[in-house]
Amino acid sequence: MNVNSWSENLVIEHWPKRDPNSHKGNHGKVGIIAGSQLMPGAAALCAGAAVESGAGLTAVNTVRTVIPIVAGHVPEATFYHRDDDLNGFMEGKDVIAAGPGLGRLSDDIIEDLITNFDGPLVIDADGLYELRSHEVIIRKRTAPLIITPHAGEMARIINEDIEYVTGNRYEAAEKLAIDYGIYVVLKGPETIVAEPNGTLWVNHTGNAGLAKGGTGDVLTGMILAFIGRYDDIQPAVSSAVYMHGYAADYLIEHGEAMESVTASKVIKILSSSFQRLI
Ligand code: B4P
Ligand code: MG
Repeated sequence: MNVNSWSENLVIEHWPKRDPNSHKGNHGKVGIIAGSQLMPGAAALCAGAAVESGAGLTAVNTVRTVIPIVAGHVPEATFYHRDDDLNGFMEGKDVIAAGPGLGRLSDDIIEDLITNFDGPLVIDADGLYELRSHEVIIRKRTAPLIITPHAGEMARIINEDIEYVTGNRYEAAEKLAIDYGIYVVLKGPETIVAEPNGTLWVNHTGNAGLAKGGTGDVLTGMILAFIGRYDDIQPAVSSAVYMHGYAADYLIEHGEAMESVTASKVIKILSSSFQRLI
C-alpha cells in the first residue's frame, strides 16, 4: 500500500500565489448546492469557508427562505433558487460542491450533477446518502469526482459497518477510490485522501475540537475553493485538509479550549493561519 504524508513543506510548495495582475475570474468560479429549511447553517459555513479560502466568485444554490440567512453571513456570495433549472447553475462554474445540509430528498440533484456537470464535483454529507446507487454513472463520469465521507457515511457507501471502516481506513479508502475512479477524502483524526490510482495521502493536523457539527461543512467549502485555485486536484484537496486542521490547532495555540472550537471560529482564524504558514 502506497501511503504518504502531506506535509507543511508540500503545502507551501504547492501554494498558488495570487498574481498581482489577476482578477476574480482567475481564482475560481465556485458553486455550492447546500442548505435547507432546517439546516441553513451548513450552506453559510460552506460558503463562508470558500470565500475566506480565496475563491474568486462564490455562488450558492439553496432554498428560497434560506437565502437571506446565508447572505447575512456571507454578503460576498451570489444566489440561485433551489427550484430553478440546475443547468443554469452549472453554467460557467469551475467546480461545484453539493451536499451539506441538503436534506436527503435531493438525490435527483446529485444524479444530475454526476451525469451533467463536466468540471470537478465535490460531494459531501447528505449528497452521499444514496451514492452507492449511482455507481454506474460514477464510473462513466470522466471529470474528477471528490467525495468527503466521515466513517459513518463511508460505511453506508461501501455497505460495511462503521467498525469495519474505522479498523480498515486505508484499505477502505484505497479500494473505493480505485473501484469508482474517484478521490476519496475519508475524514476523522488523520484524514486520508485517496487518489483514483490508489495513492494515499494522510494528514496529521487537526484535533478533537473539530469533532463538532459544522466543521465538515467548512472543510467542504475549503476543498471547493482550493480546487478552484489549484491546477491539480490532489494537492488542492490535501492542502485544504491540512489547513483545516492547522487552523483548528492554531485556535488551541491561541488559548481556545478544545470544547469551544467551533466551525465559525475555524473560518475566522483561516486568514491568520494562511498568513503564518505561507
Ligand atoms: P452527521 O449529521 O453526518 O454529522 P455532520 O453533519 O456530517 O457533521 P460535520 O459535517 O460537521 O462533521 P464531519 O464529520 O463531516 O452525523 C450523523 C450521524 O453520523 C451522527 O449520528 C453521528 O454520530 C454519526 N457520525 C458522524 N461522524 C461519525 C464518525 N466519524 N464515525 C461514526 N459515526 C459518525 O466532519 C468533521 C471534521 O472534523 C472532519 O474534517 C474531520 O476530519 C474532523 N475531525 C473530527 N474529529 C476529529 C478528531 N478527533 N481529530 C481531528 N479531526 C477531527
Ligand atoms: Mg459532514
